Amino acid sequence: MELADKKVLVVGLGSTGISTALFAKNKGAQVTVTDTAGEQDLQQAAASMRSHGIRTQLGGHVPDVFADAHLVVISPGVPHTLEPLELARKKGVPVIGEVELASRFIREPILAVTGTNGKTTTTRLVGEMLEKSGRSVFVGGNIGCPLIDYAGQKNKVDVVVAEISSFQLDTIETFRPRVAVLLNIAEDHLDRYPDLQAYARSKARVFENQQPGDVAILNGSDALTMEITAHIRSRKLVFFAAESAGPQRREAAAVSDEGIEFSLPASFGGPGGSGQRAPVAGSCKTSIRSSQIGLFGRHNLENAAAASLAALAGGGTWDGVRTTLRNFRGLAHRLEYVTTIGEVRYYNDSKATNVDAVARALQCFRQPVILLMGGRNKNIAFGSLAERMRRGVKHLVAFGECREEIRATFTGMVPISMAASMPEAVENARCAAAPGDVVLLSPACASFDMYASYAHRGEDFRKVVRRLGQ
Ligand code: UMA
Repeated sequence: MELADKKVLVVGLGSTGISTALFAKNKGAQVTVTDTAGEQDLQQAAASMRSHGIRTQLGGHVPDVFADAHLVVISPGVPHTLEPLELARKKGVPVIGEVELASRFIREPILAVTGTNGKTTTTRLVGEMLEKSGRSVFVGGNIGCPLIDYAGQKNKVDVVVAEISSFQLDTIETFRPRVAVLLNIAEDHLDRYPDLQAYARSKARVFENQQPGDVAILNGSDALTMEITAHIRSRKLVFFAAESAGPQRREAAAVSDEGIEFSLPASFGGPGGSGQRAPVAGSCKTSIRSSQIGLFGRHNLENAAAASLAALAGGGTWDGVRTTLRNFRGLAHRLEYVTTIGEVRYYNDSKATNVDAVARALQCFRQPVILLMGGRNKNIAFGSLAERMRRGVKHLVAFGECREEIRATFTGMVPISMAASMPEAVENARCAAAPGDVVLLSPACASFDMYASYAHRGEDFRKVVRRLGQ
């Protein structure tokens, strides 16, 4: 794709927009960045753009600027249905996302991970498995480091591992990952999609440009995932809950509380085998027990299975897979153990911003749980948690913008207290907990009512909890 002397309009001046604008400028384009936020909110980024000779158009989007561009590149947080974008399309101006632009400049194989929950953990696992297998890797995408950064860098690697969100998939055209993982689909982002089917269709686009030699790794126990990918032409490798295993499944990984049973073509090598794609007849059966996996929780076994299949399909070795699974301890804000106070264990699961993620977290504990839930609702109904709430939750602390809605949903099922702030929520939890219990922040909501991000919320929870212990 030729960018030299083209008028490129970048929409959104967050981390994606900054990287995209600099990339296009380095390719010789005449770049303008536009953002709905004003100069006062974007002072530093705007000054930096201008110092690179990039024009800024802040405080709103001007339709004429869109229509006048040769190419519009949008950030993932910008809805691809915005009116000025429609206008540009009508005038024949191509509108793409940053991932699409990046992929047009990346020659190395891309391994993509998407899904509602578990993306970041799985992406990190795959990256580490490949590194431990002796391959050089770039890990980026929705995980925080835009893919365009790799496209612009001089040092190239063997494999690009990318966490990809549905927002990013909404604006792809030719993006073709050689290996793509779809971990699961559950209700999320219904403030941006009209319904779950539309969100699922967006997720399935990760396979859209794959060819028969490419690999799709799918969650066979997730009915919607299997339905939405029934037609894809890539080779399917399936991981699934052993309890739901059908006898017809051959190329797969079965997950149970005991661990993961792999049943793969012999070209994937046996335990300690190379994992290279040599055409070898027969099949390879091997297993990894839960005790050999450092991660905690059943859902993480699914992530581990998906990551192992992806790494092996991407040229990793069984040694690399096993070493990583043994040593990987999980990521901040995802069922992160904080501390124990008065024999009560505190966990920070601030990244659980939808109902399915909370259900997965509750599944991990046999002890009574005091659950902290709340924040900004993404137009998701909480009711599907009712059964788990009755079974596993001893006390519910509802906080944040949608606390009344949470109370209304679970009244009569479980004792509920209300909190206006994080210190109040933690204090309520402390009062409700007895030795042996677990206090779990797993909000089911976005953090933007009270915080800049889920990470900021998780850090605040940690700080307040640690203060309790002093
Ligand atoms: N903006 C506009 N017009 C609009 C909407 C927004 O100009 O109509 C502006 C905002 O004022 C803001 C800028 O766009 O200044 C923000 O752009 P952005 O929301 O795309 O944020 P980035 O900083 O570029 O971060 C994005 C991803 N954010 C989202 O998808 C919301 C980051 O994922 C990602 O790490 C980063 O690109 C690098 O690829 C975050 C995320 O929350 C972690 N992702 C969602 C999730 O995981 O659930 C999808």
